[in-house]
Amino acid sequence: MQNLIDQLGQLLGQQFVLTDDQEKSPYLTDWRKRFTGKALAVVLPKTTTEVAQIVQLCAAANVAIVPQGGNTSFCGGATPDDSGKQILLSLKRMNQIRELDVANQTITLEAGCILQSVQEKAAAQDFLFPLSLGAEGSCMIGGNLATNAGGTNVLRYGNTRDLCLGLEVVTAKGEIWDGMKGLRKDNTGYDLRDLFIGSEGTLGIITAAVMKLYPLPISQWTTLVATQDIASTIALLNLFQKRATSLLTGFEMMTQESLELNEKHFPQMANPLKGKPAYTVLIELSDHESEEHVRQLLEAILEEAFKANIVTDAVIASNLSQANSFWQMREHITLAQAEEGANLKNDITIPLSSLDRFIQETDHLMRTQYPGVRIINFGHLGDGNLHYNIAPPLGVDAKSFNVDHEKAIYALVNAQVERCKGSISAEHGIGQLKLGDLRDHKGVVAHDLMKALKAALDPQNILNPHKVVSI
Ligand code: FAD
Ligand code: 2HG
Ligand code: ZN
Repeated sequence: MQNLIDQLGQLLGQQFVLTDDQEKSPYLTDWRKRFTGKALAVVLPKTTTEVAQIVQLCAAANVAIVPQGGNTSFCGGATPDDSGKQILLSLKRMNQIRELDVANQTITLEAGCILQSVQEKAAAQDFLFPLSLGAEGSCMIGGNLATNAGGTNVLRYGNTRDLCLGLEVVTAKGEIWDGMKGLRKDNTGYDLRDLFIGSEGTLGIITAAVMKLYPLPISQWTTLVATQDIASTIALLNLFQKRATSLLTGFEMMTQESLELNEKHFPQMANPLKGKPAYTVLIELSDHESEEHVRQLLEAILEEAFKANIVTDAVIASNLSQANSFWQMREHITLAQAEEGANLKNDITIPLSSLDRFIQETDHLMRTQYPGVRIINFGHLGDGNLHYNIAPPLGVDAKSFNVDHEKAIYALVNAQVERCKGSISAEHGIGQLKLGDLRDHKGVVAHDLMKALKAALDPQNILNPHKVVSI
């Protein structure tokens, strides 16, 4: 293996091939500290050609590669195994914004661009880059594409997949596929772009992308609304969908238990709504007309909701800083969970028509079988996406609770998801966390097709092996 390390050093420069344990360490544990691996080396290429050459060298030495962006994902996809024989390839030095095309409304980016910097670059030219998520200060566009990230704007603009027009990918053979066309229509056979998006580094290494831009809204209103149960929350969503149509850009749900955890760790995140509502909903409307226009629409919809008895309280943010504090409250739930200790994440989608039943039944089963368990349920309700996370009863050690119950709790939630024809991964992917659940969830035919694709595109199994599917 020393030979490979030497070759990589000659290619990239010794300073971009990390072999020292201390230098490698930040790349080898995930954000949640749920997965830790080992690596022969961490390599930091600067160009697509260098990525291609790394893959060629690794293929010749039969050494597997784990691509990594911001290392913020939740399913262990960016963490190598513990053999110490894999190479971790970080895209972080590939962070150039290659072009912003005003007429075509597109932005061309290298994979290592940090999401927030892309949003800022777009905004500086009066454009919106709509992908938005709590990790935007450190996740990277290549990672967003590789996981097909969701976030808080999906109900208006779609997932990362929907925002992507073109890709540049290094294949498992070390070839460069140039699919960097900024076209909104292109029916020329199989869609390779969509194959690589969401493949979590198992089919190719994304080195650059052409992404869509949108006009920047000029007015935005944010409100927090209290509801008593999930049925009224869905009725509220449907009302907003009907009255606000495409102006509805955010509809996030938080249970009381989630916000209590927030307040425990971040007392400044107190809910401004009265009397600890069962559900707190964050709603955002965005428009290209005057502030007044959206404000009136928002008030009219809320009035209708009060009359229909589907809401019990509401606070409209009076300025940008209050609107930001509402969003902070929502985004801090993940951070509060991290402060509290290890938890079991269930990132699921349920059809809205089955959501009420799912929550009632699953809450009941969970609380009966695991008395005292805390259900940290929140998420992108507008997309039917719940983060139905499970924390141990107060006073119980999280690590031993998870060792004892992780399998059974995932099985319980997955069975409920299947009954409701939902998905066991709405936006976080499969990685290594859900590798073992995929076959049952997708069915044998779909799973076999996935394995066939993996075998066809990466016959040597050197790109992020044993993530998503094993061949
Ligand atoms: P990484 O974690 O580095 O990698 C993720 C996967 O992609 C791995 O399998 C890796 O091998 C692969 N990969 C990375 N880069 C490339 C590349 N260039 N080519 C090929 N494969 C690659 N996710 C959501 O969907 N919605 C949310 O709302 C959301 N909120 C979050 C909030 C917080 C506080 C945190 C910590 C995470 C959140 N996430 C969310 C999860 C995470 O941020 C996303 O999955 C994000 O897209 C991962 O990007 P990354 O650059 O960190 O990827
Ligand atoms: C979010 O929506 C993220 O905030 C994280 O997807 C969810 O902490 C989680 O489980
Ligand atoms: Zn989410």
